[in-house]
Amino acid sequence: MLWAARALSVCGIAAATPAVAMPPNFADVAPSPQQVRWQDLEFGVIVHFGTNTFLGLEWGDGTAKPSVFNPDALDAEQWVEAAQGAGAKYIVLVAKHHDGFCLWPTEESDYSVKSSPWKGGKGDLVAEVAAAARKHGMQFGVYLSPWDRHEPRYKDSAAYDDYYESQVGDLASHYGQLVEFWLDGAGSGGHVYDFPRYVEQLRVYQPNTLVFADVALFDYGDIRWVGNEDGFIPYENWNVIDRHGPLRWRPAEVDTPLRKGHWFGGVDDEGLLKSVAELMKTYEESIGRGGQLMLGIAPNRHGLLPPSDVARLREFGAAINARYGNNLVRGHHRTDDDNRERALDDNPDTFWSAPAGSHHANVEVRFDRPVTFDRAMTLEWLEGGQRVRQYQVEVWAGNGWKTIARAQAIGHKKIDTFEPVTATRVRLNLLSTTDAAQIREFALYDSHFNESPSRVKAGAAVP
Ligand code: FUL
Repeated sequence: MLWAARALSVCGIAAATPAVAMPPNFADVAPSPQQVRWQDLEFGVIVHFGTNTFLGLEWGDGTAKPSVFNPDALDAEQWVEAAQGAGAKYIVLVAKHHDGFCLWPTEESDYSVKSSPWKGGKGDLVAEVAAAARKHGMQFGVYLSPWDRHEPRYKDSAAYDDYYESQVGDLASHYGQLVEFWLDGAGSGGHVYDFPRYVEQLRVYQPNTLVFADVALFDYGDIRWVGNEDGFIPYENWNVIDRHGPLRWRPAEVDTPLRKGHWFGGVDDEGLLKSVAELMKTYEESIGRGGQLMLGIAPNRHGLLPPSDVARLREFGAAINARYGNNLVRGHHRTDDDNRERALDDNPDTFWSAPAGSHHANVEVRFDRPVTFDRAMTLEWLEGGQRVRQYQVEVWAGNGWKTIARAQAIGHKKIDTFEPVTATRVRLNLLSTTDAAQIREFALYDSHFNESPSRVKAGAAVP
């Protein structure tokens, strides 16, 4: 990278100023087309299933016998359909967890499904899940644990690099397009991996996949870990954050399991299932804070998601639709400002652009009669970067605007929650933007829309 150069003047002779390239600023960094598409997916599931499931473990130590892996009713389509019930758009399979047991018949090791009784050793679970996903219109991705507690070559970094690289090649070249590739740093303290080599190998076959990387592997990631597994983003969420290396767009992914504290399904305890209220909180504090939700689901020893989990996923999907299926702005009084209307048309494929070069702007919604709401949802068009730096949601109080929510980052999707308020005029006031704001949608919701018929539903009543 070239840093700002000074014009040189030696003995009165001015030297030519060399070409100058400034280091990029946060505001200059925009997402790749792949990142934009991925962020639009919003919600995926990650499936943990392996010898741990049969032994009731979370972190197997690599000594489990392949003979324990013997699901008698495995149905990958059931997993996919259950995930879709919640509204998930893609499914990531843990192809190898830290115990080293591989769910596809890798030629690099015998520690895989081919040494198990499942399907007489002829099964390939990665292929089954990939096929089920595609059949039902879901995208597919894989997780391949670098930490491997079984493989003897793990002790020798160079030999293990060959092993892992070849597994990356296997997964990247045999199962179609991968939406995401999980690089998990867990358990790897002290081990030296050749990550650049792995990623190069991945890119040979998968130029469009997004690499998930946790904090320690930040350099290699197109997506970053949010920093906890509790299902929430605890900070203003910017897609560009400053760490070592050049600034890059790295959206946050929020991974959290459906059953509290359990990624694997070996413990049969329905009491661990998160409630719909807990899942809705997660939804609003992950997707609703501009991040991606990656919900962990875990088949049982039969190779099926338990009916309770399937039902909970369906209830979660229904709760999202109930709360966010009735955009009250749909019934607003339309103006003839076609540009602004693009933020109010309930269509995320169109967007309102504030005047070129502007650093603040607002868009107002007017209703023909009072509307009650307790949620505002705003989506930024991110192709040009994350431009909004500070904003307020305001209602007209008769003699001035009253602020009901105030924050900094919007990003892909921002949900603001507040006490119910009734108003005829509402506005999104963008107080500070790095460049002309681009807003895909500004929407208002009443979380009790379906429960409380006494509320005024002008938004719904006005065609
Ligand atoms: C973590 C792992 O250690 C957990 O077992 C789980 O796979 C989770 C998704 O990632 O780092």
